[in-house]
Amino acid sequence: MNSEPLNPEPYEKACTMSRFLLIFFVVAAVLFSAMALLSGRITAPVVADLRPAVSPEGNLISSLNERVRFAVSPQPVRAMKLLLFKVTLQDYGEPQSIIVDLSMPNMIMGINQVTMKKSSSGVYEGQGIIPICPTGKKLWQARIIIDNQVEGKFFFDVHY
Ligand SMILES: [Cu+2]
Repeated sequence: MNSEPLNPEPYEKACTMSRFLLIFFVVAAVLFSAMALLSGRITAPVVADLRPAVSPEGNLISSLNERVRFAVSPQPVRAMKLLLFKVTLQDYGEPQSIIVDLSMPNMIMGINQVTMKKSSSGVYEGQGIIPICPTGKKLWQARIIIDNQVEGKFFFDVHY
């Protein structure tokens, strides 16, 4: 009988607070799963193609298919330095256009394409510059586009 009447205010506040937290977490969870789904859809096919960057002797980086070979010099490849790209083709005839498309896996770095010029039979060369990635990630990708078709994908490390 002497007990003080319950003050409803703190309870009310706590209740509003937990309701707010609940809504916050639900919204966060929905956003997070949407982002996970979205990025999963975008990155999955690229990730499946990723292979460790290889820089064997000389300047040949790797060969996706025996008919397209790709090399960058000088090695090691450095950002903000003029680079020489070389594409060597076997049994391709005389393509109309060869483009080296430089990008980073799972990252938007802007368009960076080098138009290759024939230097001798089956050998095409071009010069370009790779910018510094703000994230510090080193893995770059060169797609070799021959007559508007991607004919090769090569991965290599760039030193900043
Ligand atoms: Cu980047």
